[in-house]
Amino acid sequence: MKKLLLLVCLITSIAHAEDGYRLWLRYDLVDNPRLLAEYRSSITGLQSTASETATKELLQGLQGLLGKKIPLLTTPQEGTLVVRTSPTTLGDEGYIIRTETIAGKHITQITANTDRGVLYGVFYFLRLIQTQQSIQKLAISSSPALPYRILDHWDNLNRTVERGYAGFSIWNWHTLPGYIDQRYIDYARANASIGINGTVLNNVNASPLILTPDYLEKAAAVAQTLRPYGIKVYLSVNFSSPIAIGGLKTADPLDPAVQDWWKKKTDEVYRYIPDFGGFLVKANSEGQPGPQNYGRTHADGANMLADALAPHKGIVIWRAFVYSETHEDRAKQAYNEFKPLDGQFHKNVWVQVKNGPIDFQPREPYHPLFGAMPQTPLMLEFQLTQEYLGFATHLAYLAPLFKECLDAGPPVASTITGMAGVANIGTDRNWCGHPFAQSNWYAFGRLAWNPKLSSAEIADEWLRQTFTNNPGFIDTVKKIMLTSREAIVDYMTPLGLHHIMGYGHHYGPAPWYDKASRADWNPVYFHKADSAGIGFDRTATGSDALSQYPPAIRAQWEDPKNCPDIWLLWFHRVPWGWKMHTGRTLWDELCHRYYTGVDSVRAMQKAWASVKGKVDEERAHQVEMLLNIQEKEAVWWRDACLLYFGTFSHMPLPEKAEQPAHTLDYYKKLQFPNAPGTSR
Ligand code: BDP
Repeated sequence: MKKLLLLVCLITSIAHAEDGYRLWLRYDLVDNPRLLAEYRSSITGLQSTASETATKELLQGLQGLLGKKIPLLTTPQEGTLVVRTSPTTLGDEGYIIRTETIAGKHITQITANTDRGVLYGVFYFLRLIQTQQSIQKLAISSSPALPYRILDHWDNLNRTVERGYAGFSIWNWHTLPGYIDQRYIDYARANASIGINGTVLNNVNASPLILTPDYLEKAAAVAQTLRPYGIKVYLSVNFSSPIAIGGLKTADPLDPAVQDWWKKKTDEVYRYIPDFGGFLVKANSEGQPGPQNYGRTHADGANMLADALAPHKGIVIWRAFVYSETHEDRAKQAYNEFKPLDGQFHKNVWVQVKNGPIDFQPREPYHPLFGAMPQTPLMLEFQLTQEYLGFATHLAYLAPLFKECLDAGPPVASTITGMAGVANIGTDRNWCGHPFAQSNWYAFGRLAWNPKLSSAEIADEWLRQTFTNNPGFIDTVKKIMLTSREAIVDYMTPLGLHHIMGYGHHYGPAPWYDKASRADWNPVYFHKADSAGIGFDRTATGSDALSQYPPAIRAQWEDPKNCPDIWLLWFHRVPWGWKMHTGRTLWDELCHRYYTGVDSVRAMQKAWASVKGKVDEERAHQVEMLLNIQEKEAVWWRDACLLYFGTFSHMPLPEKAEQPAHTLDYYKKLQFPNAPGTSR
């Protein structure tokens, strides 16, 4: 029996090389004979009145996992899986999975109020088997903590992806609406499996063309493909659309002709996509047009769009990522701008706030707007694509970053109505570039459903489904994942340093860069190193950004002696000889962290090498190659940053440590004109 199983496993794995395309929905035969026998006897047939989508997924999943045909039944027998809609108290997305005895027969029931809920239950049930848990006595009920769980694609209509590192946009606008790529369906399955219920198809730096009939027809075809999976389509819109495609002279939100244009345009959008989710807007930020061009506020702009969407029950998601060239600390600007508008937004406006006050850095304190706008529904925006975390080359499991924010302050998770994740998906065969980058897509969905899950739990379930249930593999690789983000913080931006990456493309270190046209686009603006010290004083003696946080948090962070080391240089400017909580001086600690970062990557390489035989060769080799690049880049970061900061500290690198292979001048001269992710 064992031998036969092995053979079947071998054949299945040869049949489809592990190229990562199947994500965490691999549905290969359960390789544990005891459990396989349990599953086979617990599921002898399927009685389903669920949607075709859910039934099909279930059959595909079960037949793969159990290695047998699952008969479709009309009345339950011993071991029948019954799947249907039926009233529950769990809202329109929650589900119940229970083992029950009816007329002496043991059955498993998956029920929910809606098809969508049933589908979520189906995926949960399949996950139990994929992760090899017992399904004999189930009593599960689950519903999402947050109603809005949305992916934001920064995809352009020409298929380039802003900050995308996994190929081109998955949306092939050229062949839409006629051609529905299988990838769209698998994208929908993957999202539904983790509870994602919305997607913004295009870049926040939005082309006005997205609202022309040609593109609406294409977007409608995508919407139709995603609909059976409970996923709504949203679009990013350009605030100047009335001028760009409507022939108007202005886009002033208080101008009746402009209001009328948006109303008619919105009605038209709903004719194409009756369940359209709404508009996402980046306005008056980084050169995008907005209401302030006409002396109006963000509330004026958002409300005008909200009124056009309201009759259709659509929402406006208005981004708070705004900053302009003023003398004000960039970290303070969104709060200054938006906090006074709390209470002025119409009912269907959601304000979307990035996790931190600057911009998706490897580590940022939580954004002070969370908890500060009690009258406005807030969306929390994370970046799944690794713009500032080594692109898709570095192994960075971001659940710890997400959790750090969700659990911080009020806590943040209790102040939000939804989560948006800037997608890391492209046309790469494995979707996200790095085989481990898929875990960030996965973790995002799981946390949006349940922010209480731990990073370790999510890593565990993702690994089991994506690679193997082998305990040795899981233990080792889970550790790699759980240390990976901190490793990056250490070798890129330890102790609260931020935004010291290469200008524009954000690839590699460039803490010396000072040539950008705007002060707050220059790394030197953020670290302020000189011979007296380093760091951004955000206390009352500096920009006072700390005053935007609640008193208890402020009290903890405002005295550099109490401030946790991880935030030190974010909030304080301190001398090089500053005594850290570790007992080291600041300079020594900085060196220690940079060296530790590189060591962590080397430990990750070793750990990965140790599980080689436990994972398919294809992905084993891919990850090995990527870790090699990561190690080189970590060394590059460490050496370039320490050489540069050493010109101010005038202190030496640790004597016995590995010394830089190049001069500072060498690092400064490196150029990357073709770094990915920058074209619009
Ligand atoms: C920054 C990116 C830029 C985005 C911007 C945004 O560098 O490409 O357009 O965020 O969020 O992180 O709008």
